[in-house]
Formats: sequence, structure tokens, C-alpha cells
Amino acid sequence: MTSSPVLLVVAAALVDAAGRVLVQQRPEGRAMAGLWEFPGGKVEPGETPEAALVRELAEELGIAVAPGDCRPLTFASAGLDRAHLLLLLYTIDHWQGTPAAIEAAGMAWHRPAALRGLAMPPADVPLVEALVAQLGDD
Ligand code: 9L3
Ligand code: MG
Repeated sequence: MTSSPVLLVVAAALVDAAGRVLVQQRPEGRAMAGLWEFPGGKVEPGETPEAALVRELAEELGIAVAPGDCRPLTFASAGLDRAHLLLLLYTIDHWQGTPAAIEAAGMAWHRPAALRGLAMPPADVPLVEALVAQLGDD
């Protein structure tokens, strides 16, 4: 029996003053192109998950986040072609700068319940329910 390696990925629910959450659209030419995801990416060797999230949000959105403002909410997993994805979700409600879709095909702000209508990667789907429970569904 073979076992696939675990790919550890961190993602953020950036929450604005109106309780809306940012999602970005994966670009053409990448895995899962066109799907809407919580921004983030792989934890590199030697990094803490929070440090990886701070780095990814700077790279992908051009914002500065303090590690202490990354609050763990929940996690989910999903099978990929050659690995098993473990996706950790953090909520963040303080950052510096204005998020911009630097790497993504687009970005949008939605109330948590409205995320249910989006096409998302499999691991992101269950995270939505945790956000609805945490932030409300109106
Ligand atoms: N992934 C899924 N949902 C997310 C993120 C940030 C990432 N919210 C998946 C897509 C890829 C893997 O994790 O299979 C690595 O992400 P990337 O480095 O391709 O963005
Ligand atoms: Mg990414």
C-alpha cells in the first residue's frame, strides 16, 4: 500500500467591517483554474503556518498582516492527484494596505452565506460553513 504525502496549505478569511470575506479566483494555467478560493498557499519547510500565511498574503494581495492577527478557525482536507491536502483556515480582521488581485484572475467580497453559491476547490467548501457559523449568515 502506498500513502500520499501531506501538503500543508494555509488560507485566510479576510473579514471587512461589514462582515464580508474576500475570495480570489484561481488563474488560467494553474491547478483548479477558475475556482474561487480563500487566498493562501503552501507552508514551506522551516516556516510556521502563520509566517507562511503572512508571506502568501503579501505576495498574492499586497497587504501586510501581523502573525498575531491570524486567528485559527478550522481545517479541512481533500485528496489531490499526488498528495493529500490539509488546508488550515485563519480569520483576519486587521491588515495594512488594500488587497489587490496580484496573482489571481479576480477577487470579490461576499457575506459568508453567499460563498455557498461559488465554485470552490473541494477543501474550501467545508470551510464556508465554519465561517457562516462564526460570522453569521445574513
Ligand atoms: N488550495 C486550495 N484552496 C486554497 C488554497 C490557497 C490552495 N484556498 C490548493 C490548490 C493547490 C494547493 O492547495 O492544489 C496549493 O495551492 P497553490 O500553491 O497552487 O495556490
Ligand atoms: Mg496561492
